[in-house]
Amino acid sequence: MRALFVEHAFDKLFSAGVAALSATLKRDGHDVELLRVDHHVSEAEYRRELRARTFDLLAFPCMSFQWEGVKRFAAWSRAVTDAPIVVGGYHPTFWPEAVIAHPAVDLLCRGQGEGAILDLARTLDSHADPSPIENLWVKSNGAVVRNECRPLISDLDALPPWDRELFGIESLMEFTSAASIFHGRHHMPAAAGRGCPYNCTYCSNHGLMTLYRGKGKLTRTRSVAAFLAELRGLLARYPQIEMFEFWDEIFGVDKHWLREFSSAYAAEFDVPFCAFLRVELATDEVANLLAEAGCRLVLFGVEEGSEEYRKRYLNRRMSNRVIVDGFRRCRERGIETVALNMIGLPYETAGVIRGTIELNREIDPDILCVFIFQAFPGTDLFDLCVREGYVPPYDAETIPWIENPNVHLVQESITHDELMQCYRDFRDLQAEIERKRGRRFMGVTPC
Ligand code: B12
Ligand code: SF4
Repeated sequence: MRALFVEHAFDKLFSAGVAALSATLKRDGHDVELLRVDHHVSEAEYRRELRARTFDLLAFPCMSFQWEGVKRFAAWSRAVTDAPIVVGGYHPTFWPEAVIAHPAVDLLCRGQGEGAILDLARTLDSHADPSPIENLWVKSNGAVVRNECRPLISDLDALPPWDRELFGIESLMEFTSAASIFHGRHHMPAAAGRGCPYNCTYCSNHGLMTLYRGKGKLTRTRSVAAFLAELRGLLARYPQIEMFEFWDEIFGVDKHWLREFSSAYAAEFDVPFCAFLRVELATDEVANLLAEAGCRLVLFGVEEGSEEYRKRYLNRRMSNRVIVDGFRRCRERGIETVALNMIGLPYETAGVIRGTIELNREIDPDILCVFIFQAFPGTDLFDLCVREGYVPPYDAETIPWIENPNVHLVQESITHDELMQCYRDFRDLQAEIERKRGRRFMGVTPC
């Protein structure tokens, strides 16, 4: 079976989901190709690209803001091919009815895709019926078969390493910001685990917990030995690597694992790494373990400056003191810090946002990042925004381009002009910090 992944690419970033699925398919003997399509591509150009390739399956990865492009490309594909079209990733996982209703979509995949895409590939090879495959919703004889998800993969060590070659990672690494969340060259992404035990209301993690209730533990970590073996292999293959970026939701969330990892990594590797962490987990011990291992930068979600707001609407219960202390502990150990923030949250006022700016001034991170909030299907805040009428009545057709600051909730608590002024004030602080530190962040974050 030959799978062609078509990615609606709005940046050059490497995609972990596609890399994981490609590795799984290739290990089973299937061929995989990747077509990355810029959202400006014309229909004629797109069709030309597709006609130049041979494939049995068209596979579209899809986060919510990619759906607008995925729909277009899937429709254009129909005129060129009869190959089945499958859409997978966060958007079909959490907004499946709208995705399966699209006439060009034959199947969608909810949740983790390894088992499903493998079953689908084998089914296509044997010309069998894909409609009973777990995780998939399948159009069949004018109806939709909506299958349950299979249990989560419990042993991540059993998975093959991401197929970085599919993306030409070697050339990606040559460009700043291409394989990197920073403007860093020769950065290599990797992950020790998947999932997160928290449930912030704006994050899809909670939706995944619900989807997989009774189907295994969502937060899983590979063994230290298997993780280090992958890193070792990467360094042997790409000696130019200057930094690893660990894309785990929360790196070392299991403290026993972190203890084992820290000493083993320090003993063998002198390549620095960066990772995402929760402030309340940044205790003296964890900060020591990270620093000793070679962590040079951590990314923390601050998100909002009001303790009361965070607790009530974001389900983040840490105090401002805990936030400031978490940053300080890392800084004292020579680990640089990134503060990630959101503004334009539901019910937020300009005064509340000013509090967030002030908290960031107090934190004084090495890199400051601010995003205008967007509500994603499958999250509690999305449901709240729909109830309040702060987002358009979604069929998710209108989920906007992520980089457009003009796109935000429409609500009584703050006007467009006030929000834009807050955004500018935040960016002023960001510029001040950048001038002081001489560092810049590319502007992408999971949280
Ligand atoms: C690591 C991470 C990142 C990394 C890298 C992401 C990447 N390019 O791979 C960084 C930090 C760069 C990042 C950036 C962003 N991220 Co992010 N990120 C994550 C995080 C923490 C883990 C994702 C991951 O690597 N999982 C492991 C990989 C192996 O699995 P996966 O991607 O989930 O894919 C599996 C399935 O989804 C499925 N699947 C995926 N594609 C397909 C396709 C087919 C055909 C099939 C069958 C199955 C399938 O199978 C895969 C294997 O099991 C998640 C989740 C979270 N709780 O926060 C958010 C998350 C994915 N990010 C999100 C967002 C919004 C972003 C940004 C837009 C943030 C911003 N404003 O800039 C950017 C987008 C940049 C980009 N081009 O990807 C959202 C997406 C929500 C949504 N509904 O669309 C999430 C869910 C967080 C949230 N807010 O809830 N992110
Ligand atoms: S925002 Fe971060 S800490 Fe909160 S649930 Fe999502 S991944 Fe976990």
